[in-house]
Amino acid sequence: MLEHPTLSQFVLDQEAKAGGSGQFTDILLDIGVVGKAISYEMNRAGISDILGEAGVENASGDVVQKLDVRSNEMFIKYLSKTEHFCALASEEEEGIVALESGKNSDYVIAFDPLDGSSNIDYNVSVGTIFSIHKRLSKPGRPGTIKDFLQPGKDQVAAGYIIYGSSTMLVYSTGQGVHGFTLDQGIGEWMLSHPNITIPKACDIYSANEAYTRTWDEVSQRFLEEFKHGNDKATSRHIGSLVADLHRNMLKGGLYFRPYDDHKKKSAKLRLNYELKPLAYIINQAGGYATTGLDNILEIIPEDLHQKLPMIAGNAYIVQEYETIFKASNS
Ligand code: AFP
Repeated sequence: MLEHPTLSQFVLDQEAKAGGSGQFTDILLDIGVVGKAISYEMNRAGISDILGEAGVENASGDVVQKLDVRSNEMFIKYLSKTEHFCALASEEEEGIVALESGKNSDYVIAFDPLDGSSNIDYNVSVGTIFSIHKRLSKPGRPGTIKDFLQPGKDQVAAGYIIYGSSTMLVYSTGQGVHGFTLDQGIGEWMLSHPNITIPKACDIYSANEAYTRTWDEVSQRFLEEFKHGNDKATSRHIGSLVADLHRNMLKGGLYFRPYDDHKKKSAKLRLNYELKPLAYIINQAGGYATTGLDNILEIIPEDLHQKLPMIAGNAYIVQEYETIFKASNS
C-alpha cells in the first residue's frame, strides 16, 4: 500500500529541488484536506439531505446546488484560517474575500468549489478547480481584486480534484502535471499518475452538440471534419468540465466549446475559475487551450467572472483550429 509516495512527500521533495521554503507543500496539503472533506460529504450525499438545489443563483447566474454551498463554505472557512492567502475568490461569490489573517502572505487563490454540480444528484463525476497567483498588491494588508486580474501564464500553481470512480488530486507548479489518488482507507493522497503527458492520438471529441446550431460556421465545419476525417473519431461528453478534460488528458482528445451563441457572444465557462487553471494543466501536459482567437494563458481577465469559449486538448489539433478560426476573423 505504501509503495507510492504521499502528496506531502512528493511536493516537499519537488519544492526542495526547486529551492522553495516548504510553503507550497502546506498550501497543497490544505487544499487536499478540503478535497477530502468534500469527497466525504459527496459519498454520503444521498443519506444526509444534501442533494438538490439550494434555491438561489450564484454570481455567474447558475442554479446553485446544496453541495455547491457546502463546498464553498468549507473552502472559505478552512483556507481563511491558514494564513496562506491574502485573498480568496470563489465562483460562488460576487466579490473577493479579502483576508486580514493572511495580510502578510504573497498568494491569492481563485477556485470553483464544485464544478459540474448540476450532475451531482445523478452520481456523475464532478470536480474542484483552483488557481494560485502571487499577489500584485502590497503585502501587509489584505489582497485586492487586481491580484486576480492576472493572465493564466502567471499562475504559480493550478490544479483540480476530481470526484469520480476514485477521488484524484491533479496539480502543476510549472514542473509537469502530477496526479494523486485518495486512498480512502488511510486518508492519504498517493502518487498514482506522475508526469502526465497527453498521448499523441487525438480521437475523442467532447462537445455539447445541442449548441451546434448557434455556433459560428468555422467551428461547425471544424468539428464535422474532425468527426469524418478520422475513422477512430469517437464522442465522449460528460458535461462536467473537469471530468471531460481529465479523460481527454489521459487518453488524448479535443474539448470543444466555442461561443454557445456566436451572434450574442454568449459563453458559459469562467476564465478565472475554469479556463485559466485548466489551460495551465493542459499546457503543462503538452497540450494547448485557446478561445479561437487567443491563447487562454495570455488573456488578462476583465473582471472576476468573465466567461469565454475554450477549445483545448492535443496541441496540434487545437492550434489547427486556432489558425483557421483566426484567419476567418481577420
Ligand atoms: P454547473 O457547475 O452549473 O453544472 O456547470 C458546469 C460547467 O461549467 C462545466 O462543468 C460543464 O462542462 C458545463 O458547465 C456544461 O454546461 P452545458 O450543460 O451548458 O453544456
